[in-house]
Amino acid sequence: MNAFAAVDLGASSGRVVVGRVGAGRLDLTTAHRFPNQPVRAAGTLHWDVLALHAGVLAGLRAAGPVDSVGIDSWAVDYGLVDATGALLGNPVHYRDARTDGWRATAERLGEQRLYATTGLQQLPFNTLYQLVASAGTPQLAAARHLLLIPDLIAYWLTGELGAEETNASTTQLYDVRTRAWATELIADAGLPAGLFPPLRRPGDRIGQVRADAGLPYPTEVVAVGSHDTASAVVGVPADGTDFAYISCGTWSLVGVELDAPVLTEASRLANFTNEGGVDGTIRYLRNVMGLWLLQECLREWGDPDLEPLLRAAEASPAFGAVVDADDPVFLPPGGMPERIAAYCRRTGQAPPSTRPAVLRCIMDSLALAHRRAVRAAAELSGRDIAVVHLVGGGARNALLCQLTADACGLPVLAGPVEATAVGNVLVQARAAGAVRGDLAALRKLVRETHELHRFEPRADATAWDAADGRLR
Ligand code: ADP
Ligand code: LRH
Repeated sequence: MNAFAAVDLGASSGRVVVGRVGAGRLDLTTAHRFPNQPVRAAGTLHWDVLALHAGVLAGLRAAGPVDSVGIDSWAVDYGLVDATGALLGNPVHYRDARTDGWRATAERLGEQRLYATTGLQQLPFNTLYQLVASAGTPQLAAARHLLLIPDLIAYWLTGELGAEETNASTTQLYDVRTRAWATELIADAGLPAGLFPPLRRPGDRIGQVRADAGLPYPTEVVAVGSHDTASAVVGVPADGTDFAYISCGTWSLVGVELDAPVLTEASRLANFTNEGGVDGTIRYLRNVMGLWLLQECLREWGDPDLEPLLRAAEASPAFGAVVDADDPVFLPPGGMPERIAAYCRRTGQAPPSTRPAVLRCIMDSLALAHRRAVRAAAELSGRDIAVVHLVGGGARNALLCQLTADACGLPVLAGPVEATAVGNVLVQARAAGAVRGDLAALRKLVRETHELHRFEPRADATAWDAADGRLR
């Protein structure tokens, strides 16, 4: 059987997963998992990119011989390298406050023009706004190449420069209609066109891993859907097209898979995004704040065990308080329980007074946000939805899966937890000829090899309507 290593860097942890693929077979084992801990230095929030690279190397050593390596990570963030290939400073975390003035840039460039070209939702941390925020810095002046995080790791492993297109599509500097860099927009934003490397597509060969990476076996790096959400959507075990997906980890990415972008005014106003998927598909989705709300509460409380807290949350009364999970007040790190309490006070609700009640508030609120996004995706795209596939770490959270089924009034099929690694491995396996076919064929293999958990909606639609009404 062929073996492929998926390097998957999430906002909360990184892992190297080995996928063995053969006729009707897809076995995954995690070779190495490591925390991803951002560091604030001199007032700026950074990714610890060398620690992540060290985790990747340790993982590839532990993985043993593999035919190839594919790399994916969270979107939008990048390293700048100079003419000698040296990294200019530590990549800045998308939750850093440097993009707080993003609206002025959006207005200058024109919100409608931005959407017509890139099809992207407005998020304060889109690469465009990060680059504009760094205008005038010596780093930007010295930069020759912008490398998105997976492209940076691929560069360190192979010496090859490039930009994988699913992740390039999240920069707000990529033309979703022509599938090329949006050169006019780049110029109008005052950015040097030469900064953006040639695009590569999932399945393209990137290069042989350099000897000085110290791997005990020769292997090569192959481009995958290097935006983690693009790989996760490949790993959604859907049958047919009438499904929505929720890629549920630090973020919940909620949407549908389409053949062409939806660039209508209604879609722009709903802040739906058209990100590039594997095989030229469109990931039509919204970012929902996701398990970040939970992660940040746990961090504030000294990281207690999650499972007993979730059991207590399940036993807590429903809809004690609900928040709009997508409110930008929840975006930055720190003080999350207090920010939730302040939101409740501001909206005339009694703040949750125990930890389980806080968790229940987060779960009810996330389920409501999932419902809003699933319904809007269906309405704006015209796609019928019969089932919701929930993949990623959130698939281990049975309470959230059940509440999402209840809120959406649709069955939720949960799993795989490691859908991103699954999608990463499958794209490599197909490039190597170990599996054949389109996304439907790849998904059939995921269905045949993974156990899914089914959550049927319970009949309490009016309670969800009322809770939704409270937020409007
Ligand atoms: P990311 O890739 O964005 O870092 P993951 O897909 O790894 O995120 O998901 C991480 C999340 O999965 C955690 O924040 C946690 O809420 C959830 N999770 C992990 N293990 C469990 C578990 N045993 N029970 C419930 N939820 C879990
Ligand atoms: C999820 C994700 C998401 C992006 C965010 C920055 O990990 O890639 O799709 O919007 O991180």
